[in-house]
Amino acid sequence: MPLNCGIVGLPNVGKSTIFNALTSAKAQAANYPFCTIDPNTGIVTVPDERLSKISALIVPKSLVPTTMEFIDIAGLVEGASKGEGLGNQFLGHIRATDAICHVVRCFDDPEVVHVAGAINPLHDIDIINTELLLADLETVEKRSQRVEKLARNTQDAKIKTEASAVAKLKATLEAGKPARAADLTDDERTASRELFLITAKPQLYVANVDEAGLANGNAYTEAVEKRAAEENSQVVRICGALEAEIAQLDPPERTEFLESVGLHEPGLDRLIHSAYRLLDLITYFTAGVQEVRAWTIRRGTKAPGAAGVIHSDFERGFIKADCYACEDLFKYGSEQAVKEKGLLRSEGKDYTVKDGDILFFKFNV
Ligand SMILES: Nc1nc2c(ncn2[C@@H]2O[C@H](COP(=O)(O)OP(=O)(O)OP(=O)(O)O)[C@@H](O)[C@H]2O)c(=O)[nH]1
Ligand SMILES: [Mg+2]
Repeated sequence: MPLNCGIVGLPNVGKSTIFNALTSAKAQAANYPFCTIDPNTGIVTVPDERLSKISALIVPKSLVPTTMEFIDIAGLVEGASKGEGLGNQFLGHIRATDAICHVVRCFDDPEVVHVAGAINPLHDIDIINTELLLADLETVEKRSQRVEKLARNTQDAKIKTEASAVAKLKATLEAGKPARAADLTDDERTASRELFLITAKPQLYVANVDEAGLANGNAYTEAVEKRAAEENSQVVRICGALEAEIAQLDPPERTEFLESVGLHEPGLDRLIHSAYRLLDLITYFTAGVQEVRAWTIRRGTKAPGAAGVIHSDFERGFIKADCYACEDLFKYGSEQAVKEKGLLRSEGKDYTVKDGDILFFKFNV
């Protein structure tokens, strides 16, 4: 279940620059080979300092970070929902993602052409969001004709639920609001998943700024941040050109370079973490002398589901999980000490795994 984040935006705003920086950055953990699935899909390690802190206390033979996927999508132009440019193909790629990073150009540079002539982030955002919304409206209209007819002639609760979901979504989209803003019941939300609506996906904005705008933003980012606040979305400020340079450096040089430009961590790390949160993902660890490893699950996953990320046998034959918080390990210095404090618990099938848990699964198949 590798979840992914699609990088979306107008042409020439810096999507590929950011994607390339993300996927070419030398991995922090030396033994994790960076891998590319195809030129537009990249697997990125999720930076997590807890992993090295655990490894300092439980010295393992190997250390494996967790990963997530980014997809570089070609620029979307006005009219894409009507098939302009490579419209339908682009929209298809976006539909297949789990979340959207919407890159907005927030830098001046006469050398870099802007498709609409002038730099105007809010206008750019509107173009993209409108195209995505129109594409969804078309999907919903098609579905609504069919499902309304079906719902009239049936007692089937499922079809009735879908019909009410579709009606609500249609009204929301017609009002110019994204599908994620629709007020759906849990059942309606489940029914609407099959529509694969683009505007139902979680979205964050990436404000691509120049170096001068990095620390405190600029007039463009202020506008984007204001808009994002109204929509309840996040904004990650990043300088694509600078990130591309940072990505080429070895880790020790990188730290030095970051300090010289007044940054604590690469903007890419912030972007990865934001995308991870956007997807509602959390990390748990397995820790032994062979391997210390980070694993990704959706927030709310129960212990057997978390075990299933490692191997389906672990889920099928799940008996229990020994569990403690990595923060307790950092506090008391060793697993033995954590145990003596009574902080190592045995958890069953109903346990909801928390971010930062260290787990040992007992299973039987
Ligand atoms: N000055 C400046 N130029 C940038 C920055 N990020 C990207 N660029 C330049 O903008 C141009 C377009 O960048 P790309 O990353 O190819 O843009 P894109 O969004 O992938 O474009 P399409 O794939 O055509 O939709 C390139 O010439 C980049 O060098 C930045 O932060 N500052
Ligand atoms: Mg590109």
